[in-house]
Amino acid sequence: MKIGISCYASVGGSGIVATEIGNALAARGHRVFFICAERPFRFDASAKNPSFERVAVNGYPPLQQDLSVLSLAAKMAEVAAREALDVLHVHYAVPHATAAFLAKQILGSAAPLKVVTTLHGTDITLVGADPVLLPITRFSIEASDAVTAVSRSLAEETKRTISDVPIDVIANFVDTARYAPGPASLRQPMIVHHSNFRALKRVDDVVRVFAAVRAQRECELVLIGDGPERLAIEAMVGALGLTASVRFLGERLDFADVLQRASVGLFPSALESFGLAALEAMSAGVPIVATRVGGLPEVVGDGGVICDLGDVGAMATAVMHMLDDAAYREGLAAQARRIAVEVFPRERIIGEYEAIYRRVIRACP
Ligand code: GMT
Repeated sequence: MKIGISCYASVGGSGIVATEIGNALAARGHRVFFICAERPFRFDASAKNPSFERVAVNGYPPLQQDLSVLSLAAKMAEVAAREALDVLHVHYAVPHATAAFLAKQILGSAAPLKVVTTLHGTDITLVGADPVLLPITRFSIEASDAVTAVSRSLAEETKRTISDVPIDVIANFVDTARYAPGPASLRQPMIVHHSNFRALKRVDDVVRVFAAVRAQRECELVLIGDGPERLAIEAMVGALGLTASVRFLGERLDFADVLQRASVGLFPSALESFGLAALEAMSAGVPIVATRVGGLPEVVGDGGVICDLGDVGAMATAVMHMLDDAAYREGLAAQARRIAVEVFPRERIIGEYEAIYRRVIRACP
């Protein structure tokens, strides 16, 4: 098949997942075109397939409006017509499914373009919850030929708050060869957290949990990533006198080596439709302490401990149990790895996307 993919290129789970899907589809013989404003994070620029179609966004000073969605729609139509795309797979309802709808209208019935929309969470729980954007979010979802959500929780939330359209749940996956456990001797009393440091990741709770644990145990906290809360978190770490035991690694393309040394992954998010970061850690054999929100319990399963949002005491107790009891920790770690490999296998998940592409193509008038 010839497949176009549009996603947010910036660091974030949806862009990472879209890139991995594109790579896997190309490896299975499909021709894949990424249609985005920037090369997605983790996109291999040297590869011929998938290839990258940059959306040029020109600024016109007298116009105040941002024309990027219109530029994207025009580029989608151009690539679809030129390459005879079978399917356009867009990640995020707004604005990508909206742009895809416009592209379909530009092409008209002479060149029917099928649109598959994958919902990742922020598009539903934040953007979709904005009453100003709700009608266009609903419209963009309902105008898609197929809709997928990355967890059961997100599918249910979408049905409850936005639209009752049929939604296929297709979970995310990670590269389990890249994120693999190393030798057991590498493990240290280290807690790891990686995210884009948005407020909803509750990195402040990571620090609070660590402070409670560090008061009773020798251990280290490693924070990977960057984002709006980073400076505030650095200040908090300093104010709590924890600077010597907390390391900020910043944004890293590959951090499997860090995960291989960690004993616990801590993800106390306030909102998380899936939790790709938790799955990356699990794949590297790191047991998880996370919150009971969104899709996190579906992902973590028995590869960790789920606590109530904001329950710093319970999270600290769970972390200490894992640090203290090697047999318990190793049991959870083995489950975590098994879940990443067996419950979220890349090839089966790509096969599920291919089946949806074929279904919408077959439904072609
Ligand atoms: O959560 C973020 O900051 C990024 C966001 C995104 O759109 O990239 O992540 C969402 O999609 C990921 C991939 O499906 C999921 O693993 C995240 O849970 C989800 N984030 C939220 O629901 C808040």
